[in-house]
Amino acid sequence: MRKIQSTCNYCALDCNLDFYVEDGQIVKTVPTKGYPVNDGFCCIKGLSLDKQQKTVKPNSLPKIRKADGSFREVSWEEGFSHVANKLKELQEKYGPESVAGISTGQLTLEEFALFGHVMRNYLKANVDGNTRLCMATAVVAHKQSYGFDAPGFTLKDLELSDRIIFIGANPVVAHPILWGRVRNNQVEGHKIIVIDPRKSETAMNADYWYGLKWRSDLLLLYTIAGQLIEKDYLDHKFIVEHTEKFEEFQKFVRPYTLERGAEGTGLSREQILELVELIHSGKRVSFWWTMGVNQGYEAVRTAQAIINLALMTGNIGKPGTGANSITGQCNAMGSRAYSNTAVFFGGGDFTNPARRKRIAQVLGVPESMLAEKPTKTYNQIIEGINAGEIKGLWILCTNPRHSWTNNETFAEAAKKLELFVVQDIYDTIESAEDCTVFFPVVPGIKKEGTYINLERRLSAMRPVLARGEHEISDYEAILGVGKALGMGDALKGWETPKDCFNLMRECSRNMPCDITGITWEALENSHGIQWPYPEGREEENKEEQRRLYGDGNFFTPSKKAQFVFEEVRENPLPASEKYPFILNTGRGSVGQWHTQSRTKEVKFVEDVSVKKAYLYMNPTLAGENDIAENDRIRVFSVNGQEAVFLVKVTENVGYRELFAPIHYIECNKLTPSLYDTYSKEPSYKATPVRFEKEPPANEEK
Ligand SMILES: Nc1nc2c(c(=O)[nH]1)N[C@H]1C(S)=C(S)[C@@H](COP(=O)(O)OP(=O)(O)OC[C@H]3O[C@@H](n4cnc5c(=O)[nH]c(N)nc54)[C@H](O)[C@@H]3O)O[C@H]1N2
Ligand SMILES: Nc1nc2c(c(=O)[nH]1)N[C@H]1C(S)=C(S)[C@@H](COP(=O)(O)OP(=O)(O)OC[C@H]3O[C@@H](n4cnc5c(=O)[nH]c(N)nc54)[C@H](O)[C@@H]3O)O[C@H]1N2
Ligand code: SF4
Ligand SMILES: [Mo]
Repeated sequence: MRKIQSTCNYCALDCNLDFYVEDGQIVKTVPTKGYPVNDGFCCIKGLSLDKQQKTVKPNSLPKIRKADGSFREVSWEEGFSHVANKLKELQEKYGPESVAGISTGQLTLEEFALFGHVMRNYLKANVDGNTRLCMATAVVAHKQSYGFDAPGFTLKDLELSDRIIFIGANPVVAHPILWGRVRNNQVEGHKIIVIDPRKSETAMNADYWYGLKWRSDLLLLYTIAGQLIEKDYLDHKFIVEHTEKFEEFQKFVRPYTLERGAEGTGLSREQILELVELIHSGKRVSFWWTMGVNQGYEAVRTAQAIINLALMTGNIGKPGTGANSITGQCNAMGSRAYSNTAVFFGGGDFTNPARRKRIAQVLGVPESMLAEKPTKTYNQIIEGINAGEIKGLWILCTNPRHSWTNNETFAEAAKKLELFVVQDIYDTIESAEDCTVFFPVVPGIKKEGTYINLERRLSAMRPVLARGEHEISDYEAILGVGKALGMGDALKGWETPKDCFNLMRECSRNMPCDITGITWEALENSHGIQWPYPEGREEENKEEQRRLYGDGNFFTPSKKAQFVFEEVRENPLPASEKYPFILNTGRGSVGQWHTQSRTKEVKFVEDVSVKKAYLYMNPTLAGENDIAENDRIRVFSVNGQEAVFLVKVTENVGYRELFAPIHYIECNKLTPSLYDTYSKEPSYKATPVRFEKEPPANEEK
């Protein structure tokens, strides 16, 4: 029996697992003992990775759609040249920006780096990622506040903190292994605090739950800041030595009085004051946020308001502290520094001549080949298709027909495309319905590459199973198209994922995310290595769980963190007489993953999970409308769409709120085309809706 250690490719924890293989089959999966993230423990999704042996069709070939709508199976070579020719043809006919791509945070670092090189550098096309739906807000917030997209925490901080404050985060469901770290916390008198309009599973397990009004976080955070200032609960030394613009911030929050805060958030004055005292009495206060913050119309400023609280109280860079953004997908962190969206692998500015020169030198291409501007954002790509400006789209490892906000706009777009390449492990996903080309690639258990987790830890994905005759990886599929495009020497040095990793290492030299001290081999059977890990400084970084900002230095030119703030805006999509209820959306259960293409891998969950879209409703509201458990309602959204849901009745949502798990396509039929001003992340979590009771479905009569 062979043992192969690899990385789970679901959530951002990147748990490591030991796969035992006999006769070409995984016979046992054991969470890696001693691995600093998950030390011998993991969730049901990781334990189920072996199911891909059965759920992913072996030896599939690419498919090209024929004029009559049916598919023709072709060789990989034909698939590559078909896509390459079509991309070139469209660019010649309609211009370079008439083709686009949408990538993901769930591939290996090498795969999306190569995708960026082919699509953004060589073709000068726009390529965004599904990370726009997820982490874009945190990225912008970090860049503006810290000078670089560098979340500073290490998971150990959850064990060392005496005030663990979750804002718009539900780790009990979404990051169970992270929640396990909270349970390991032995600090005397530590408190778990949850700020979430919904009584989430995490709120149920917390010491304090603040069920504020949806989208009122920014107001609450400014009110808290005002109170901390008024009571002089500040770390003056830290503020003076390590931050800028505090004076202005102090003036700015003055009008955010307790009265105003209480009125706008729906919390009582006493609750807000209690929260202020909890922060002040903590010696090691840590703030953790996820999608309840990132997915809003003023999300960047909300994330920064959390950062401001950590800065003004000196809760950053020290054990058990920080303003910590929890990442979603397994390699979202990798995609942020090394992907098609960045293209300047290792970070940096498109316009910085020294950086351009360096990247061109490492990649061995002329500077003119490098992308010249940031990509069009996801929403601009979809709008571009619907406006007839973009004619070709290549998506990989994401299912936007389901996950994109106001998803009928994607359905409409898909029908307009002359070339629509879908690259996935399953051809049954909703996005594949209208594709013109399908590239079937192998799943994670047959791939190699590098992942970066939420605490900046690189780890190795290594092939657990051998590949069949026609089976290729995402890396090879992208490389195949690159070659067919005639990239020639521009692909020198990109031959294998390991070659690509070495290019990425060089690109990262002297950047905050420097990984020059990490080798491909060192990651194998390892405990993972957090960035930064520069060559020559291995000794000083040998600690296995490291955090950033311990010296109070940030990545801005002055090395000081910035207080960034802006007036609270009026909600552009408030509840109204016509749409009096608010549809909140999020993760439904530990075993369900996003658009559920992979839920079939998690056998127990697939067996028991509800097959039809459902939502949660408060008992009083249900009672008033004569609605019982499992009755159906038709929900009408402010975006003009409607969809039918089963109702589950629970006290855990408020009277005005409905909560729909995202795992059903109906959910995003109703979400609006509303984005954060700076990050362009969709505002997924608060859609005004109304509903009507629906007669029972035929089969249920
Ligand atoms: N099982 C499972 N785990 C997952 C995933 C999955 O699909 N399934 N997906 C992964 C990914 S990519 C991500 S990004 C993460 C997401 O992880 P989380 O962000 O933790 O999960 P969500 O359920 O999207 O949202 C978190 C909470 O935000 C709250 N919220 C909504 N509106 C507001 C508001 O106005 N203010 C505040 N304070 N809170 C609000 C919701 O009620 C919800 O409880 O999960 C990851 N883990
Ligand atoms: N309403 C609402 N909508 C949301 C959210 C929300 O909170 N509320 N959250 C948003 C967030 S945070 C996220 S991250 C997105 C997620 O949205 P998506 O990225 O669209 O969701 P997934 O189901 O994870 O899609 C991943 C796809 O990759 C495929 N796949 C798996 N492994 C491989 C592989 O190795 N190679 C290839 N090529 N394909 C593979 C899977 O079969 C699946 O089709 O959803 C967003 N949508
Ligand atoms: S917690 Fe995340 S990384 Fe760990 S096994 Fe579960 S899904 Fe995989
Ligand atoms: Mo995400």
